[in-house]
Amino acid sequence: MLLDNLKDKRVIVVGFGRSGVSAANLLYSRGAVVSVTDSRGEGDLGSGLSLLKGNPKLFLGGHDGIDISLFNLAVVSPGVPWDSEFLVSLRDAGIKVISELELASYYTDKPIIAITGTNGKTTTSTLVRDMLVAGGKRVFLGGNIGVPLSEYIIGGEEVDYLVCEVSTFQMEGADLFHPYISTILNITEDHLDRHADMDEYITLKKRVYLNQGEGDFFLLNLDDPIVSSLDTPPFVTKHSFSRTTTTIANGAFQSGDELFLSDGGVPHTLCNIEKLKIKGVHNVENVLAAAAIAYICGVSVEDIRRAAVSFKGIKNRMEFVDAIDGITFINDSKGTNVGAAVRSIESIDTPLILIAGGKDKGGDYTPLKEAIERKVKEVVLIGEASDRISSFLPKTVSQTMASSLQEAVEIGYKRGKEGDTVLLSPACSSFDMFKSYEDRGNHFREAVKAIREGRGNNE
Ligand code: UMA
Repeated sequence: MLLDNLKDKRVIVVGFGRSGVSAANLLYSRGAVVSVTDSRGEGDLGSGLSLLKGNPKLFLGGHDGIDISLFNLAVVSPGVPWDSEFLVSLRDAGIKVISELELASYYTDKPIIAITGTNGKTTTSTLVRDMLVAGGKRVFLGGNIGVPLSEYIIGGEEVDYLVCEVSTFQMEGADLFHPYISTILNITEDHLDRHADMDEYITLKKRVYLNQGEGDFFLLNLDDPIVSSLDTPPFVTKHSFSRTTTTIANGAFQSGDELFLSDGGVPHTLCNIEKLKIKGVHNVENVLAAAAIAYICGVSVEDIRRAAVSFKGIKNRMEFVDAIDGITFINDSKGTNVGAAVRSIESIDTPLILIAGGKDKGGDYTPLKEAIERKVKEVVLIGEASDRISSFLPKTVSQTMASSLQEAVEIGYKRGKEGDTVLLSPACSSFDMFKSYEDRGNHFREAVKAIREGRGNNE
């Protein structure tokens, strides 16, 4: 295999974000002759360039005019579309194109726990990390969650497990990626602006387990109609989780308000749902999935319980921001697709004002419309997708267009009454108005803070 020895091999890194910097430095550390290209120019790349080791050749401000015959391999960042002209030309020229995650995975024999799915990846990955740590294991947590796996390879710290949040973008360039434990938490429509259709999206999700075999584990969500019908490889050991089925041989399940781990059909009480700090049925699923994974890794029920009940959630995912005049503000900026927004809306029990919209991903907003009809009293729309979302919404629900997130938050506050919740759960990506969902979450917090300061800090 080409990667057995990268010494003096000419490798081009396509896309110079977090993945590109880490991939370039990993390649350099293995003796490759590295080039880097990005559609952005030097002025837009900020301080990233100063992080590069080994003085690679730079092709910035676009990918045109690069002599691709120079290269033996290309390592691509997840944000670069797989069917982009440049990647197509590399593949047509017979150059192997792989993702940064795939590259990094070649350089470790530590067990990888790969967590994918449309929603809940970040929460579940973080919970798995916390549960493993509670059980005394040493863990690296990375991948789509923000720290590329290449960073771990470069750092070389001793760990017992690599917990990787995995996206479909990363799976586009994956052939040999081989986790010890994998799960697809759920599959609903997402990223249809990038992938051709749902079939392609599902095919990419399946790549997470295709190289698994004897001695490996796949954790199955029995409640998800798409995931539960997937044809997993025959020799992989299957464990499962469910909120609706209690007959689980190995895995985790809910019965009434109690959560259980099942070991060979013997149930062990994990905890009551009331004890969890993170709320909503989707978070129950995340806890069940994480607990089942941690149990496979040999963590005791007591340690799993301790981590589950002390977990406070993650930033930008149903994050409590403030309560002003009895109106609660919740930041769910990571609700970047319809399925995520619907789950978040369903998990709130108070009257609700929803802030939604952003960059449209070309999907169907009907499930959002249905959730809004059931639970939301008023919708404030922002961003490019406003008109399209509006065309789906029932006339019975009051709608307002806002020209900025700050204005949307102000509208939410003015219209809100004591006991209401103002929820940012956009059902869209952020790139029309913000750098990232984190940036959008920061603006939401800032807007709420401005209201708090305008009110005087007298609560
Ligand atoms: N670029 C090109 N050519 C192109 C397109 C883009 O050169 O044709 C360049 C851009 O100018 C930019 C770079 O590629 O400089 C961006 O690469 P990137 O978007 O892959 O950015 P990274 O910083 O490497 O972040 C990626 C993931 N981003 C995406 O998948 C869009 C991050 O996931 C991930 O945390 C990080 O790698 C580390 O693994 C973010 C995300 O939004 C959170 N993920 C999606 C999601 O969760 O829905 C999948």
